[in-house]
Amino acid sequence: MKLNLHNTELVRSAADPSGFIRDRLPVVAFAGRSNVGKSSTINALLNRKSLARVSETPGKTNLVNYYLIDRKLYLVDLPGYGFAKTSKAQKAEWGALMEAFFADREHLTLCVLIVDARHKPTADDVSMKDYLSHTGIPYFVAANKADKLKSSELDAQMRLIRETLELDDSVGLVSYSARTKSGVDSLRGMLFKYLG
Ligand SMILES: Nc1nc2c(ncn2[C@@H]2O[C@H](COP(=O)(O)OP(=O)(O)O)[C@@H](O)[C@H]2O)c(=O)[nH]1
Ligand SMILES: [Mg+2]
Repeated sequence: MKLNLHNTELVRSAADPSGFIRDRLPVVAFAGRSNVGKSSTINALLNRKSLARVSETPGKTNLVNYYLIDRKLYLVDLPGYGFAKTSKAQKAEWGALMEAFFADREHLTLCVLIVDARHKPTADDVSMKDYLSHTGIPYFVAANKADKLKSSELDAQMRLIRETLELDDSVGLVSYSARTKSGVDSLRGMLFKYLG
């Protein structure tokens, strides 16, 4: 797929399933913990500074943001999980929203599960991965914030992530930094490989 990455816009912020877009264009969703860098990753992929809003105060809103790319596909910034200060009501809302989003399998082409390259994946990360693999949604794992690791530490961290998430050998795992853009080309490459 050839995409003009300059032609991008936020076309919808859905607060509930009635706002989900179902227009047959492929949808690539970015899932991960609050603050892991989902919005930064979308900006890095698109070479944009602040198309997707990067936040210092995570976990406030449950919105599904649709970015239309070259009128050919959507990149979707999902609300994050695992933010400590989230209220019970907000957690329940997140769960219901995500269940509805992922239940709508027909339009969902691919999910990029973003984890923090520095840390062992959390229990929430493992749940997210289990959910994706059980539902059969194509996915791969992207380990962000690799700029915070020494290159000598990276291999061991990637093994830890693969082991903790119990990823099959067939599941892609790529490390990168949305901040320095190091590895973003590999991330983009994997995205296009999965999109076919
Ligand atoms: N060091 C480092 N910080 C990052 C990176 N990507 C994002 N951040 C920071 O992590 C915070 C959360 O980023 P954001 O994209 O809003 O995360 P989101 O909540 O998953 O959408 C912000 O302060 C970003 O500047 C990265 O690759 N390296
Ligand atoms: Mg965000």
